[in-house]
Amino acid sequence: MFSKYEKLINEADDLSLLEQIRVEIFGKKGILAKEFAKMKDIPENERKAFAKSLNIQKATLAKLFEEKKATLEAQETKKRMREESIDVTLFNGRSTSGALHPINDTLSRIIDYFVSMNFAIEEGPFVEDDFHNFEALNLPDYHPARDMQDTFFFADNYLLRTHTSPVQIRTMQRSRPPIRIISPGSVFRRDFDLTHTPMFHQVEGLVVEEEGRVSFSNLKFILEDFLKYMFGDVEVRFRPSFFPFTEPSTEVDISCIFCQGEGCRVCSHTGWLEVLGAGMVDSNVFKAVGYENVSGYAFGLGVERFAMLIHKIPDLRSMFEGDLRLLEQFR
Ligand code: FA5
Repeated sequence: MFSKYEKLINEADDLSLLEQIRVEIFGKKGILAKEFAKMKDIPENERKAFAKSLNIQKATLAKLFEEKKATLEAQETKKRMREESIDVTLFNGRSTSGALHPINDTLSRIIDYFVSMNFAIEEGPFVEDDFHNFEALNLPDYHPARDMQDTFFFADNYLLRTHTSPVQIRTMQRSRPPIRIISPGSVFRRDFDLTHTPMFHQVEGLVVEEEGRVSFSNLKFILEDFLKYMFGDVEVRFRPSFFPFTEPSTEVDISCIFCQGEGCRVCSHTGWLEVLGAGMVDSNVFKAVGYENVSGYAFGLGVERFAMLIHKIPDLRSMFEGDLRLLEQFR
């Protein structure tokens, strides 16, 4: 009696047609509903057999329907995959390759130089304690760097490191001389203007040897050579300065790369650009880590300062905005 519907299901060749057939058979006003409605007119003694036969036929149709539906769905998916497939090898005529961020680019060049000069790379934690960031570096209580204005403090004498110099202390605590390391990494200060941001990057350098084996002239040589590697043919000048953790201390300038030392706005008409702090490690620092009969030098620089000079970027803050128009210039 239902063979007509079996045939319809078998011959359906798309899902919307199959849906129409489903409604015709299984819908509220469908053929099955009509058949079941006849039950009430069937004599009671035949009713059970009638219902049983109807249910068997209903199950047969349902199975047939589900099988057909699965087949058609699989065909449909296959067809869509064929139609919507994308040729990922197709060239769109435009190169969209990325580029190193100027800070990473500058940092890699700095690291390349020092690795070629046999320096190892050391890292330290961003969250430091007062001892490593200040005290062991001979930064007394009254030093302005300890001011709330400059440092992000946590409770219990913890803070965000304000420079990479604590890595000097950690390295000396865990090893013995000779030491020859650089330490690149993020540092944090409460600063925000054209040339200062709250997070920036420094590279620290530290060389420690048996007493008498390292001198200021070694420091002068390596920094001069390094600055010429980074900036080309520049003059390098060492000015006396002060850092609590070095004695003697120096600030290092290069001749202005914008005006070749003539004097311009960038160098405040001095002809010089300050790029580094350095000096011989102060004996109080060696005392704090229990070192005796050693000498050494240390230096520290701001990576963003180097990147701004090399790439002629006027506003440091633009380097942290993630604006693709800035990054696209460095492809
Ligand atoms: C120091 O931090 C010393 N620890 C460096 C040092 C190490 C000297 C070892 C001697 C021996 P200073 O505070 O000057 O020094 O910072 C070093 C460099 O970090 C600066 O020259 C500047 O380029 C950069 N710098 C400082 N503050 C910021 C800032 N807020 N944003 C970007 N760069 C900064």
